[in-house]
Amino acid sequence: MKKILLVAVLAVSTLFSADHVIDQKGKTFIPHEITVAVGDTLTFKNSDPFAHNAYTDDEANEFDIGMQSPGTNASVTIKAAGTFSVECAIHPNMLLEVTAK
Ligand SMILES: [Cu+2]
Repeated sequence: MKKILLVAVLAVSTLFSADHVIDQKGKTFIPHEITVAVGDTLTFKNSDPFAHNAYTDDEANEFDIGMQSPGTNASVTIKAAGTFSVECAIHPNMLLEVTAK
């Protein structure tokens, strides 16, 4: 019974999870700050004619999408609540502040 309940909860949370598109344009994350829910996804969309990257050192949400070619998308799932910064390894001035609830 517990297992069935867990599956149901997971199914519902998947249904209601949202995808947030973060544009990478002019060496800027647009928007540069965002509030999301745990389970949501961030999709990084490279609109510049050169490569970008997105990574965070946040322990609970650690990710690194690697070298992202122009015109491509890359998605990550938010795993834990908290506030953390996302940066581009290629352009150190690019900054995205994420609040996950
Ligand atoms: Cu970049």
